[in-house]
Amino acid sequence: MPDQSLTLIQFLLEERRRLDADRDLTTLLHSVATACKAVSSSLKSGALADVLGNLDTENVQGETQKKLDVIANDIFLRRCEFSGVLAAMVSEEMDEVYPIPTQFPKGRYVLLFDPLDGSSNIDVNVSVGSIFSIIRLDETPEEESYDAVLRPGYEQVAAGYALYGPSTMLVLSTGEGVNAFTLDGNIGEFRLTQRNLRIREDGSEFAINASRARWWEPPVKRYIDECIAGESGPRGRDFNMRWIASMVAEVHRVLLRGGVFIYPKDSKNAELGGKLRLFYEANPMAFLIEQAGGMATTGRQRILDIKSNSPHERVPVMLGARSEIQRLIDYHSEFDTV
Ligand code: AHM
Ligand code: MG
Repeated sequence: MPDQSLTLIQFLLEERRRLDADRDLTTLLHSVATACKAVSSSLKSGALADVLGNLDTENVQGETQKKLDVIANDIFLRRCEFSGVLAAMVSEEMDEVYPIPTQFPKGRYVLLFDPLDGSSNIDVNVSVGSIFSIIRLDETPEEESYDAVLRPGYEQVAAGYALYGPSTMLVLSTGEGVNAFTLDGNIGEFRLTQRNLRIREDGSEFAINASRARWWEPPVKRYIDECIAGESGPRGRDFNMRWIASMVAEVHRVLLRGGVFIYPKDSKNAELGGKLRLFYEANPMAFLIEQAGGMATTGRQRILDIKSNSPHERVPVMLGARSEIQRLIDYHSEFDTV
């Protein structure tokens, strides 16, 4: 049973002492957690606060912005830019790398985030989340440029997500396993509820948007067909399908119950490179999944090894239990060598 009384800040201070970690990282994680609490609060009022629905604007990816996408993005900027430890921020909702305004002190950290992931779910009151990734640069850059702040995922020093579901949770790794916190509304603090999450190998759930099946590559089709064949197919056991269209909720389920989450590159999205974005969706989730003993790949490359200098780069994502992801990698390599 985890120590129910430990708040997030207590946990972070304890971890900092134990690992002799950087004080600035604790400051930043505390700012991010505060931003997540503020987003959670905005979401709770829903239609009563007139925060649902679309704006007339589009983000850089050509997606119509929801009111709450913009509200959540502003919350992250305002809560984190004054921390004094950031060199820059990168957000799904902003075209360019966001430099820290000149009135604030700057530091060596870069915060990359999707302020409200799965936002198509907001208007139907289904779980959404915020995703964040943290990089530490060798030094505070004079002037932010993509090359300086866009680092491969293996350089992440921390990553996590907030899940706004029936309860609000923060799931976090600083490179020492994955821990889950639940927001205690009575004291307005996240409290540790699950220590050291490990992904089960015997899960039987797969999550993929099956409406895209006709565009899948053969290795993905083979893997899914075999899951669907269940007991009567080569896998010899039955599987269940899940699709929430909210990556945070899907990854949370994978961390707790095993199985896989797949958003592949297919013939329809190939020109874009896939659907999910590398820096603030794939990288932080891959970091968490690996920290919990799982694997994350494009099918042909470990996600955390990908290098890119485009802040909104998209990549195929397959993550979850080791044996299932290894099977997907094997199917890709068999297909590629024929
Ligand atoms: P978003 O950042 O615009 O919300 O898009 C990302 C989301 C993921 O949370 C989810 O896995 C996927 O898009 C759902 O895609 P689809 O609409 O194909 O179901
Ligand atoms: Mg997103």
